[in-house]
Amino acid sequence: MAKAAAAKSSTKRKSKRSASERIAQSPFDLPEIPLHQVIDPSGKAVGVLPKTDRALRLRMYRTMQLIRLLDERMMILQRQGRIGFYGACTGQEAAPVGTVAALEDRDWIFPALREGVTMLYRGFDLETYVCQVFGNSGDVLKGRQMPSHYASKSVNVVSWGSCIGTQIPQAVGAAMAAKYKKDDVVAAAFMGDGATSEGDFHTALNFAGVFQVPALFLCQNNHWSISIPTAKQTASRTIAEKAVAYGLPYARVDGNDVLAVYGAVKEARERAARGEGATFLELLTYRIGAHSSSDDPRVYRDEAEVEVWKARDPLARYRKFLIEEGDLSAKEDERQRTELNETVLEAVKRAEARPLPPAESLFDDVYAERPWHLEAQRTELLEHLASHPKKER
Ligand SMILES: Cc1ncc(C[n+]2csc(CCOP(=O)(O)OP(=O)(O)O)c2C)c(N)n1
Repeated sequence: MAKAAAAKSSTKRKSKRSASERIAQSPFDLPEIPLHQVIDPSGKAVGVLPKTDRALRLRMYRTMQLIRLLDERMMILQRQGRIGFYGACTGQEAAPVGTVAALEDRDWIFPALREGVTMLYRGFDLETYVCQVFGNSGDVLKGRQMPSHYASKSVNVVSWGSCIGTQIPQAVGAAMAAKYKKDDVVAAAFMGDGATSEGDFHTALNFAGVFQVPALFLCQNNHWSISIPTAKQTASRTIAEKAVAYGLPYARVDGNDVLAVYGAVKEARERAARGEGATFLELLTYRIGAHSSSDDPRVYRDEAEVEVWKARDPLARYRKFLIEEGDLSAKEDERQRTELNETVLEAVKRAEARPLPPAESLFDDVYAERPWHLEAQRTELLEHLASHPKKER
């Protein structure tokens, strides 16, 4: 009896010691998560390249170049007071482009602020896309969304609520529906590092893990959530390891390496399509510009850090790789840049010339049948507009 008690107390002591040790060390017990990269910042192939053909490689490059040029132009327009707000993806182009290229066109995309380019990759008309930023009559969203919050059913890209993280459970819901209906489709949710602090993130990942839904989570860790650096956003060493708690497979990918992103997303999509559930990918990247046109990052971050990341530019790196591979010549590249710039200028010119949506369209689409009080307000508005010439309003 005494022996048993002694053994018990020794076990107790032992387990107590090892428990406290474990508690002290627990965040570091996880193995280091390697960074998946196939093209290094100098443009050299350093890993196993995913299977792609030249047409696909060039389509990805062209789309990255297009969004870089469009972002530059739209930021100028905002400074000139011609548009109200803009959110650029400069420096992050490889993440959304590598992702959409690896998805099937029928897959649903739930974007945040910087992934509108996925629509352009799927062939959405550029002029109509720019109309969204003007919120005019050419905008498929009828001027009712914030600028830079693109969406269109025609390309399976869902409208973003602007509240950080809300798109993540929405994507899980869509994935769950696909599973029930046995649709061969996956739902991909983009998010920033900041979104991982939202309750919606945790609810969505838990649900995805438990119900094994065909979803992909793409966290663009661009190192800043407006003025909050990732180091202050989370005490985790990486964002990727958050997936461990939800039983989801995960990887850390160089988000400025378009082929690494493409390969990782392709694999994750295949898993989801096989019925093996969701995957979480942390895509390491950097926001080179401001959070949005309403922000001035010089007040909270060191320019030297920006310079470090400019040297890892996804577009420059991919250009060098393509030239090295013989997919592209410097001359063709220059010609394409000039041509895309003209396309952007022309789309902006045509979009800006479109009239605003009719004012009375305010009352459309709210109810299936317009109630009497909205009917009265609509009549009053029309009378007001008719009796006040445009200049006086
Ligand atoms: C629920 C909620 N809280 C705060 C905001 C204000 N806000 C807009 S963008 C943003 C930062 C988002 O950072 P991150 O998720 O890292 O994405 P990034 O913009 O860097 O791509 C915040 C806090 C918001 N839109 N919604």
